Amino acid sequence: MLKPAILKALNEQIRYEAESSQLYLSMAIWAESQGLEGTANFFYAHSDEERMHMLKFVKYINERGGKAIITALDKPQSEFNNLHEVCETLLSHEIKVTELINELVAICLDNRDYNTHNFLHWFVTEQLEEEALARTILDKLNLIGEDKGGLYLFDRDIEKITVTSSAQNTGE
Ligand code: OFO
Repeated sequence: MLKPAILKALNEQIRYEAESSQLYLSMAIWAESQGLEGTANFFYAHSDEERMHMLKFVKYINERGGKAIITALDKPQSEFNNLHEVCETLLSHEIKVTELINELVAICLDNRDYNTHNFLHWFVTEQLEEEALARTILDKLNLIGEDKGGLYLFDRDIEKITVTSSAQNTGE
């Protein structure tokens, strides 16, 4: 059985994951409206991933005898000045989620809930990868600057950008 403090924190994380999914869906829609098809596909896929994260929390809570709660969500940002702003928002959002996951880990340790701590391990690793991916995307955009040809190639290739390619690019 989950302790009340853990149940509360896990249910809050359901909301954050759902809000991440909505934010990336909103970014996908913005990108599509700008004719950035590859970028839109990237964000549609990313939105689905966040929904999958939300479901992982839902199922974990229910499996442990708790009851997952679905709440109202904040409206996501829907207007952006440019692709740069979208990708900066992506990175700052992922950094925020990493902090939330770390906070959840700390609550588990305080409550000696080692099963939930174990469950969260996957998310700790996932956040590292997602932050690295967002940084890579932003680095590439910074390299391109205002170059329209570069933006065309970026949009064509964004779905192929992976954490592995980011490590190769930075020589890590
Ligand atoms: Fe849910 O993985 Fe990032 O935010």
